[in-house]
Amino acid sequence: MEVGSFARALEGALPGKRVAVFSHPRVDPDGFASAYAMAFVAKKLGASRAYAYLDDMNSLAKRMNSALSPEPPPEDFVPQVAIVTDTCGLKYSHRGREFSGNEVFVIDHHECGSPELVTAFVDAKSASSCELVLDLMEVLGVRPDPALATALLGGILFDTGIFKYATPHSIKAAAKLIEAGADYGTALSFSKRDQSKSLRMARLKAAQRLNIAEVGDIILVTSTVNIFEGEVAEALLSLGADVAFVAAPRGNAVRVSGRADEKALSYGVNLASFFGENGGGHEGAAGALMSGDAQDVLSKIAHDFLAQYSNALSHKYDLKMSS
Ligand SMILES: [Mn+2]
Repeated sequence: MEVGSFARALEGALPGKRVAVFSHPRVDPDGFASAYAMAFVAKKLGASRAYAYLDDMNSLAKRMNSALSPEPPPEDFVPQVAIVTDTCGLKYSHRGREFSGNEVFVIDHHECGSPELVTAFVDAKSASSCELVLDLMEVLGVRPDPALATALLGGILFDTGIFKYATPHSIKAAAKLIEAGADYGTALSFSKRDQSKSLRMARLKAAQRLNIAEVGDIILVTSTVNIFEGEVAEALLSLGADVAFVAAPRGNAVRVSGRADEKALSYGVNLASFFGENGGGHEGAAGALMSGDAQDVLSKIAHDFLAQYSNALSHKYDLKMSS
């Protein structure tokens, strides 16, 4: 659905209603700021009450939480309308499964394995959810105050790796937010990754436990950690891998994070479609929750990936030879 129809649907649904905003588990700055913003928007559109459920945060979202200190939902709050940001439905959200109503709105920028039947404003080409929320606010005529503008800018900076993966749209959105009073330095402090000792240890241990495979000029690595699988997969690319899969235990399951660099993407690698129904994300950064032993899961992923990728590589050679 395009932003105008989504805005009109919200204007019709929210007045006088109790609204809950959900985002993904271990919410990051993009999820946090977009959810916080939607609670702000819901109140401006006449919701009787609106709260964001943001009590499961990563370390950067915690900084945002300290700066904004949003009021948490009361224990006995029973929402009538749900808004989900930065993930593609209630079932992927933190506490969204508790929602018992049937009016659900989704704003997201991830490719969705199996979308729920909801009113959705999803753009998988967008670099962040925060910039989609800003588009929506413009259509609705809701101006962010400087604190909200700073948070939205922090979300954009975080999801774009400080503009490394930004689109022209993200950069325009950032400029608009600065004009609306966003503080760039504060926004930057929300987006710089955690450099805690535990993260640095996780990176080093993952490097110690690496499995390495080569196909053509592509280097694939896999490793395991206890936490920070996404950050560690990213770090393995900067060590020299083109594709990295890192697994970490999550309860009885295994969470796998994948990262692929520009070269791998140029060969047609798409991690979001590689994980398919099991996961979600983008072509160069995706994750999935899987069952089994971490090592077994990684071996299977590496095997499947190499099988799929070898075809793409030989196809590329065909193209070169025929030109
Ligand atoms: Mn995001």
